[in-house]
Amino acid sequence: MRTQVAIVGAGPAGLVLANVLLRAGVDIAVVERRSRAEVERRARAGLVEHRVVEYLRAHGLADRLLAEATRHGWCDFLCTGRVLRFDYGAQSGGVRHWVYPQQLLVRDLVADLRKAGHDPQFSLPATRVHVAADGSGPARVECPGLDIECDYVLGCDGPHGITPLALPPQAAPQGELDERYPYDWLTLLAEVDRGVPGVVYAVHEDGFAGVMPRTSRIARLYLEIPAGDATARWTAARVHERLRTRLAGAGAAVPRLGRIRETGVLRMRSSVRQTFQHGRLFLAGDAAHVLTPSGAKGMNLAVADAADLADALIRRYRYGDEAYLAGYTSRRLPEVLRTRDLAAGFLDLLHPQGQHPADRRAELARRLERLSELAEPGAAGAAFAHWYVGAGPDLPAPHTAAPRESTP
Ligand code: RFL
Repeated sequence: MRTQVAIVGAGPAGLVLANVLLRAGVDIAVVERRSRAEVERRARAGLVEHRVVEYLRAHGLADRLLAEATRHGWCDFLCTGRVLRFDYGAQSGGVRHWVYPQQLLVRDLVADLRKAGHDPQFSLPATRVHVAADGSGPARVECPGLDIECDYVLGCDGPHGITPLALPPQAAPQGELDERYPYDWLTLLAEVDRGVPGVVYAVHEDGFAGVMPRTSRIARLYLEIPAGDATARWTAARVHERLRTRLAGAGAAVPRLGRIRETGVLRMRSSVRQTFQHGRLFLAGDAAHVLTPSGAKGMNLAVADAADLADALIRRYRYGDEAYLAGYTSRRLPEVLRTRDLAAGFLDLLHPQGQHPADRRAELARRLERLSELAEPGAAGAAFAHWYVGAGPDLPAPHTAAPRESTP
């Protein structure tokens, strides 16, 4: 099979790329190792940034999200028995998150793609990618029973995919680009008697707990656990008991928690590759960088990567602009590192460490001071609010000129 662009992975990054490129007249092929039902069921993110929704809206990809998502613009910090309300909607000048579960966005993007005339090949894993280091073509993606020859391969297959294996070893995350944190998080989906009205971050002597809105019936919860701890040790009863302890005093911000539907463990690390491209291979989203969910940024960055890469490829095909495409890593890496740093700083704020209870209490008092600084209207809160909600800069606008063929 021959196509212009082969996309490996039908998560948010791959599906946004596929939709935008297809609408711009670029020939694509999408392969995804999971079945369609599996990708449309995979619950992960839920807080969608303002600028991401604006981008999807401008490309005609947000109809259902705009009709069904709810808006959230505040979070509560719980610390030493105090509740501090951080009204980031007000502090960012009226910009709020859109709450829309990732699996629904994926479902919509698959439907949009099919409507535009492309059916991704589900249940078809890519097994190997061939690209020349000097950028000469064509590139090739091998799948069982299918060989795709193409101009470019877009690796959107997450951190455990196969496309990053085609990068040279020196591109791997290492040194300060690969950070393992001294704790892990349990990730939970729990039934609730009403929707979570805002985000709750509880900084407690016993450890961190977080509550995030998802739907009127389901909440996403996080619980700090010791690094390396096995999920099996966290029975539903123990999870409920720890949540009660850490979230005590949250008041109406936390609905009544019912059955826990899903429990996972997240080994907390952030890792960023040294480069997101090699020859005719370009990585986007989690394939290029994985952050912790502390700032709710992973999916948002995946769409921002996809937006930049789609724009660069459209310029390449329409105007023969190789240089802009070659600048992909140099445009995306600084934003990813800035996001990684802010998310890591926030994560640190949420996890006071200390061997002894007295040390931990002193750390908690310091955390309370810093959280108060964020929550009170002022420069620190406003800067954090803008970043947290994704108030800017804007992602690339759609190209309007008619497509012009230009083969690399
Ligand atoms: P995905 O979504 O992992 O999609 C990759 C796809 O590639 C497929 N694949 C392959 N296909 C073909 N051949 C192969 N060899 C393949 N290998 C893999 C996979 O099956 C999959 O379908 O990556 P993408 O598109 O880069 O999107 C990244 C996001 O999914 C991720 O960053 C977010 O979910 C992170 N995240 C959050 N991000 C936010 O912006 N806001 C949030 O509120 C938020 N909450 C979260 C999160 C991640 C979480 N977990 C479980 C890590 C909450 C949690 C609990």
